[in-house]
Amino acid sequence: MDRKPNLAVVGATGLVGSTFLKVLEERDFPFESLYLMASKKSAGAVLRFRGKDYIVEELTESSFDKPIDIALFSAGGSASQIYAPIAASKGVVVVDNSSAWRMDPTVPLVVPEVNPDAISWNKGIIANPNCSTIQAVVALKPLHDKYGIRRIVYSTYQAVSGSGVKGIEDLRQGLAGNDINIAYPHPIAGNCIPQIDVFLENGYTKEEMKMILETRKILEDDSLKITATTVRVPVFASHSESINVEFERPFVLEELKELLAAAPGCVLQDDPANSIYPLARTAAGKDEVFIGRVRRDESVENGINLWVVADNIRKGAATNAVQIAELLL
Ligand code: L14
Repeated sequence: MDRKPNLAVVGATGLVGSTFLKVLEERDFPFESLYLMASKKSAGAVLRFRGKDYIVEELTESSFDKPIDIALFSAGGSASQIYAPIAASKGVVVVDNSSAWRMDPTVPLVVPEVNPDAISWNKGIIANPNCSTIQAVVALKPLHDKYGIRRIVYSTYQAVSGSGVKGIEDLRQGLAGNDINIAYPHPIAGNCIPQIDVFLENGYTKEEMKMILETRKILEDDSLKITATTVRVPVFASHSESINVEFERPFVLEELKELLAAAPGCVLQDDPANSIYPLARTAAGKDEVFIGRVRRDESVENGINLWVVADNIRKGAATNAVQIAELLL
């Protein structure tokens, strides 16, 4: 683009939406005009951005009649289902944070450190992957390129911020002794809930199947064997993941660690003797993917275990979407 784009943020008042604004501001994202949109119930709110007040407009079918170039969407799957195609038909490039379009074969699913070239075949919608998938593939991409992944076992420990303000409220109230469960099927304080999103016919949750299918799409390898268990834990921010990987080819552990330390978007925190490894609280508010506990899986020929942590609202959602938008400039 040879000029500054006109930008829209759709779902601007939500947890991810407000983080879009924070990240755009921090990264000094260039734009000519900025439009903030949300559902009827949030319309009229006033949000401050770079010292200027913006009134949140109601999202409607005519919202994209204005000359908007790029729209960052985080307004939920059903709003994306309806409004992303309308925007795209009017020449907008939508970067959509919902799960609505991710597995559509005509929609690229992009993590800038992993498959930036996929944006070239977009037809007006680019999907931002699931938070748990993003941090996993940032860590796995350099390993897949070098050693060839054969099988992955994901086990996740996911923060309540993934459910937005109501998840945070369930944990906050629960810690204060008020055992509510509005966001989840059970109280989250003092619990680990092995259910994120709805159950499917095969006994997996939708979150687990998202991790499996999205990883294959982003790494462009449908033959990858993957299984997953996703769990909600009483943590406010950052998803943690235990990732077990089996490779086609042998590796030298020290070289594999060096590869991770040098990989884009990755920070190696691996000094077990000093109790140094990634932690949810240190990853919160950051944009990198933190990797540690790197060790051989001694039960197979060429396997490792990793502990991978990232801020699910930043790298897992807002930052990744803004990075995609930067590729469009
Ligand atoms: O697919 O931690 O984008 O609750 C984002 C939040 C999946 C669940 C998605 C969470 C959702 C996730």
